Amino acid sequence: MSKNNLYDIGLSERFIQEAAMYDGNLHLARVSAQHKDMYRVITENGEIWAGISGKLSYSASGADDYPVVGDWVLADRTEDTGGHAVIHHILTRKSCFARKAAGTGQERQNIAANIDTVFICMSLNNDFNVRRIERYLAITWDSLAVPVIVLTKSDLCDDLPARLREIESAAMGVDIVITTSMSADGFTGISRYLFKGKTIAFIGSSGVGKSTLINRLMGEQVLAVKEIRGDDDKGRHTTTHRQLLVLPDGGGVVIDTPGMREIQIAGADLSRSFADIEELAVKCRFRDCKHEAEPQCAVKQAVADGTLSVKRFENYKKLQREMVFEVRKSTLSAAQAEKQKVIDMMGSLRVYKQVQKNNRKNKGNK
Ligand SMILES: Nc1nc2c(ncn2[C@@H]2O[C@H](COP(=O)(O)OP(=O)(O)OP(=O)(O)O)[C@@H](O)[C@H]2O)c(=O)[nH]1
Ligand SMILES: [Mg+2]
Ligand SMILES: [Zn+2]
Repeated sequence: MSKNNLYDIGLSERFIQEAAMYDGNLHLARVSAQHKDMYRVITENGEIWAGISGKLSYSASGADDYPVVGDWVLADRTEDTGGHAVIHHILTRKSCFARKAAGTGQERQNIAANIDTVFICMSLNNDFNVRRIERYLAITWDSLAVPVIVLTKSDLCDDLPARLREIESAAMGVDIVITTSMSADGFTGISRYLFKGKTIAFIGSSGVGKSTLINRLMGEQVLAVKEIRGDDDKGRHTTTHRQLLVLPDGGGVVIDTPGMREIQIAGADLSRSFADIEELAVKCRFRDCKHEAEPQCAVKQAVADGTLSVKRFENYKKLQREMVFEVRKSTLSAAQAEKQKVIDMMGSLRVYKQVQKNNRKNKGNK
């Protein structure tokens, strides 16, 4: 009998249908952690080690072609008796939260895949920064998951209404949940997002209390949290690995991530996170208004009136500049994507021919 119900941890028909296109001897598994070149995957029979196949590794041209925590993959076994499993295929992601990899300036770093909700965690004391929320929102909308703003450490905040006003003006229409780990019912607000089969990723700066919240949801201390309570000491990261955990009693799945010092854009959806500015821009005299020195600019007018905050407008421009750079980059990789398509097509052609051959053989045997 199988130990894990894969539907409880996020499996859906779309993945099953896609899996059916491949070799029927392979098994569905979900990636729960990554350690250098090895992965932990949850199969119907347990959590086991897995590596990737030579073919997968050979044809990989970028970060998107490697498994990431949250991925559904096809592996050659469900138990690691007789060596670790081998991952042969990564199924198409329904969502993926990504940032630009720190340092390199170029590569995209995928943080978590197939997530339904992103908890953008921010503490109500030192870490509080509305501009950063805007940045996280733009990235989350682009990931195709739904953002929820989770404010932590409400016990350390003396002007909650003011903080909330600030956030509401930057995150229109996005749910906001206030939490504290200092009281027993301080995290109940997040429980209404937890459902069987749903996946939530916890994202945010180091020290804001992501792992503390997850431990509460797990009902036990499964994750290490920073020893000294209180300050958002950004110098030290307590969580060092992304990790997918299955909540007790069919409560769904959560992904813990290490705190990020700065989050650079690998892709962002500004039209959603800055809908107010895009709406104003429709009223600018020029269609291609850059909202700089053009006459009759509705956006500049709103800034002058004070209906649009200068800081929000500046952050919008800043993120837009980062985006321009990103778009240029992604056109470069379009050629690579085209090449991959041809390779994929040839692969499926081979499979198709093989199936036809087998069919003929079977007919002949009858
Ligand atoms: N006062 C107060 N302290 C909290 C609260 N939640 C967490 N903390 C403390 O904040 C510190 C950091 O918590 P962690 O859960 O390790 O933070 P994290 O976001 O997982 O940090 P990284 O793993 O480094 O990304 C710990 O000492 C917690 O005890 C809270 O609601 N109030
Ligand atoms: Mg942590
Ligand atoms: Zn304008």
